[in-house]
Amino acid sequence: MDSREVEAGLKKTMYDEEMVLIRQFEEKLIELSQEKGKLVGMQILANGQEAVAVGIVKALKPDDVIVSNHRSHGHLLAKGADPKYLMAEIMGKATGVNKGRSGTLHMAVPEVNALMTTTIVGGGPPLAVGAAFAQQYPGESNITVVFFGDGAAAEGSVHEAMNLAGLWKLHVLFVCENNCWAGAQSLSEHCAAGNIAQRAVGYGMPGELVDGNDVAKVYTLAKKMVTGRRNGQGPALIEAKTYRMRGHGEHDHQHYVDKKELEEWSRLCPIKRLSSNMLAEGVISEAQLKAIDRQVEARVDEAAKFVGPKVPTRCLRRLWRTFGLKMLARSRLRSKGGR
Ligand SMILES: Cc1ncc(C[n+]2csc(CCOP(=O)(O)OP(=O)(O)O)c2C)c(N)n1
Ligand SMILES: [Mg+2]
Repeated sequence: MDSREVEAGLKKTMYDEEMVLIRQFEEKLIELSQEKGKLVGMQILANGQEAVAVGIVKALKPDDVIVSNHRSHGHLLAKGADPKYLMAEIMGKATGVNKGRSGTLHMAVPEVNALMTTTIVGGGPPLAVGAAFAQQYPGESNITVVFFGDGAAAEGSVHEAMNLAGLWKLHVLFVCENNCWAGAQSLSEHCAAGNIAQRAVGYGMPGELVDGNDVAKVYTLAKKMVTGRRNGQGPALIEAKTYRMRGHGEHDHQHYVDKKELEEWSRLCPIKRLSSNMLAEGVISEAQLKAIDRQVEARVDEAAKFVGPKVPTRCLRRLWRTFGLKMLARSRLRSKGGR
């Protein structure tokens, strides 16, 4: 299938139910983190990278598993996580998907088969290999997709995971979301070859590069790669080239980023590209686009209202009781010479 053949209805769903939702959900987080005491801690957002999450996940079935990293909100929303419970988790509330014990960085949403997210860079791929083995051993046809960054691609754990998946012909789709940055290090500072997809050949699997800001292209390649894995063709690697439009986290003001480069990538915004494409094809009108914006805004506002305004002191107290006191007791024991 050519990416131009992606059906109009599907494009519209990817736009309103997913890409705009992810963008607005994260914009709400920015707003909340700027209001004193509302949202504390680190916020790692995927602004500009929405097409990767949506294009890949749209090619999956509900029973397929995803494993994500620290930049996970888009992956989880695309897989079907409820924005209310996700936002509650990010804000450390007991109503969150993990009862407020994870916060933004280590969430899992088992109901939608989002097995885990991790901020240990390169920590996801080895676990995805384990998940794929668990699916394949009893003969299931479900697959596992793991998202990781260009920085993670330089970690030993990622090479080991890809090698093992290649050796055991596991149904894993490795998705390297190459956003050109790993913290404040640019791709040219941490990647010898400048291309990650071509590494696949060393692990006996196919690897392809795709324009990660074009959701139709991402979806088309994902569909092909997912079908291959489901049919028992072993693992595969997709490198989706995109750009991190904000700092690494909301504390990072990108003083090291070339503003011209940022401007060039902002012209390639995946949401603007899809809406212009749909307008040009007559799939949607300006008025419908505005209506979608308003509907999504209402949904995100509803999530924020559900979460409520207070800093979660009760939850912090519970965390302290669960982990803090134990750690304190252990360190006292050690200082007395115990183990
Ligand atoms: C094992 C490990 N090393 C270093 C870090 C610190 N760290 C957190 S995010 C990050 C950059 C990761 O870059 P990339 O994999 O490209 O993901 P991106 O942030 O661009 O989405 C680093 C170095 C960490 N969390 N874990
Ligand atoms: Mg990166």
